Amino acid sequence: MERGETGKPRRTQRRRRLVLLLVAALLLVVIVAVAVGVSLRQQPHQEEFKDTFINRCKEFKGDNCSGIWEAFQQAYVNRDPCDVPVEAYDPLIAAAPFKPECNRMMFWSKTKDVVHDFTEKKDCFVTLEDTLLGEVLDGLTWCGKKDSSETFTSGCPGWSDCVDNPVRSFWNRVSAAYADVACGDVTAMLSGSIETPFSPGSIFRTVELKRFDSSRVNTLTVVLVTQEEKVANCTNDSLKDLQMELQKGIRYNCKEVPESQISACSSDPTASCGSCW
Ligand code: DVN
Repeated sequence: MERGETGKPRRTQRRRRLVLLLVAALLLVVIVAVAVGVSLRQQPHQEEFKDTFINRCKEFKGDNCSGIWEAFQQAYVNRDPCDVPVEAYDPLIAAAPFKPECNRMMFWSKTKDVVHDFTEKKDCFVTLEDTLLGEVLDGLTWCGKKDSSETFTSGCPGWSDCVDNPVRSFWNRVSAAYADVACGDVTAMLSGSIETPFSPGSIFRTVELKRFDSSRVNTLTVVLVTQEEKVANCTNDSLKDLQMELQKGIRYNCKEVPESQISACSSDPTASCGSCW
């Protein structure tokens, strides 16, 4: 029997070397698997976000969803998340322009839940969040960062952390585009439960109202949603400011409507649109 330098049979040495090689290879596989697992776990859910975007777009019967995705992500990818101005979303508006829904367009402020409960149950009005872009992005958070082609859904700046953040600039830009196509009799659902229903820092006040054009918009009806405890009514000072800021030539009216009446009307399939207030 042939012996190696350790005095052990060569076959035994070869077997030991083979075992060592196998263990090393196994170790290498485990290390690579762990490394991949860790990087996937750190994956900022980019694929998940894109899938949500595309699926919501397709559910909305959007055509060219992948083109709309490209126009969307170019606004913030590979950019400082506090350096995404509203104009960065101009290509997105061009890729998915808003359709004017004359006499059915509803704006809102501080009434997100009641207004969307209403528009979900009654096909009377259309809010921004009932349009393709509004529906696809509603409730989502996203951002990019310098020298990365990824979309992040965590570690992004909050609404008030910086003005030019991807989410806030998106809502400011699409709100402006939606207000630009407002036409016919427009409705705005505001809150009668706060001191200033026409709130100073709100998108409705800073972006949307000023874009209502009297060549397209005939009237603006404020539906002031009230609860048991009425804080504001239609004589509220901030609503006087609204009338001052509303473009001349657009007729204004205001209706105080209990939230319970809106809820009852939206839940009544026989109630016509015009009977809710
Ligand atoms: O007309 C509507 C609609 O078209 C929308 O695009 O803009 C108008 C509503 O915006 P608004 O007038 O600013 O009314 P709100 O209620 O003050 O704010 C609307 C939404 O913007 C909020 O519901 C927030 O969205 P979220 O977090 O509930 O999904 C967001 N928002 C506004 N100010 C914010 C804020 N989110 C966090 N911090 C803030 N300071």
